[in-house]
Amino acid sequence: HEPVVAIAGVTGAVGAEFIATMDRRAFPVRKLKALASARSAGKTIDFRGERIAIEELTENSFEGVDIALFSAGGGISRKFAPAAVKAGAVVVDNSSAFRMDPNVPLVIPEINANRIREHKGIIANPNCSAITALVPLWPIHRQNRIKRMIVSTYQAASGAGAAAMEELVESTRAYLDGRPFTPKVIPLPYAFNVFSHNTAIDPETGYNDEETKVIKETRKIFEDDQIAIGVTCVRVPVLRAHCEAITFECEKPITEDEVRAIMSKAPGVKIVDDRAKNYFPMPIDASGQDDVLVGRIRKDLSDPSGRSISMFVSADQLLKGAALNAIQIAELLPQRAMA
Ligand code: 11C
Repeated sequence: HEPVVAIAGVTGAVGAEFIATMDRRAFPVRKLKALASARSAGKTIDFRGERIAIEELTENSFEGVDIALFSAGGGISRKFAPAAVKAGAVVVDNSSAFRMDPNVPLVIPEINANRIREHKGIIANPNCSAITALVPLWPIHRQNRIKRMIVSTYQAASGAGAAAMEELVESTRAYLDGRPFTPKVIPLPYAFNVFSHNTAIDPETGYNDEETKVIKETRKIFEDDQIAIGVTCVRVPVLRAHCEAITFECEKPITEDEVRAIMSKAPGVKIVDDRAKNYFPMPIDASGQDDVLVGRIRKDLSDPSGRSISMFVSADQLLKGAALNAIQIAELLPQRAMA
């Protein structure tokens, strides 16, 4: 039996990648329900040679649906995911709405696929900056516990959605033409600029939401409340695929060769680490790829104890950071959801 699948947020950047990823991985689908806001209702999308009409997402959208993939923001998930669960669907939610709920598994299949079966209707897909860091860090953490890590992100426009990607292109064009540009999505000049992540800052900690998510979600996914995390999240004028500079300190000494050996066997990781050619992970190479690219693997010279390593990673925010991770979760759902 093939499942009936609904996509809530089908017109978004992640929505499009849900469809492409399901196709590429031959995900079984008996019927696809394409859901979006009233604005998009009546438009169509193409799926496996069929033209499918987009329907307005309402509480009644989920009758007969086995799997509901949500990527339309936290507010929409909070409002409609419970209706999907009530109708008998399993929700794989890409938003941050339910991630820290103790009843909701927060899953990166390479790390904690075993948690999927504990779901009570909703499984949360982690934040893309968290996924990008944790896929390569997990197999290291398992061998030699990471007790502290410092992450600096270089996040692409794709993380702020399709409209932000368009705004980056349009504001760059305007800049090159010498025309003024009034931003609609990102309230700061985006072309040829770098700015602190466009989420609210916690007045007490000074950390923005994206940074706080990386800290909290890492502890939940690693099931390690003690791991110390410092993080700075920044947006760069890149269209797609995030990069992160990561320095981590292990409990016991660790060498770069050991890390390279662990990375060479790590699921979901590809080493790109060519010192002779000065060729390392780049968003242009990560875009469209499933793997997290890992390179610049080297000893952290600021820690003479030999327990710290630095590296630079890049991953497609729309794929492993969002749609691919969600489809991988859906692929592992027990038969109940595939009835
Ligand atoms: C960004 N990571 O690049 C964000 C987008 O918690 O799911 C996704 C936010 C989230 O801006």
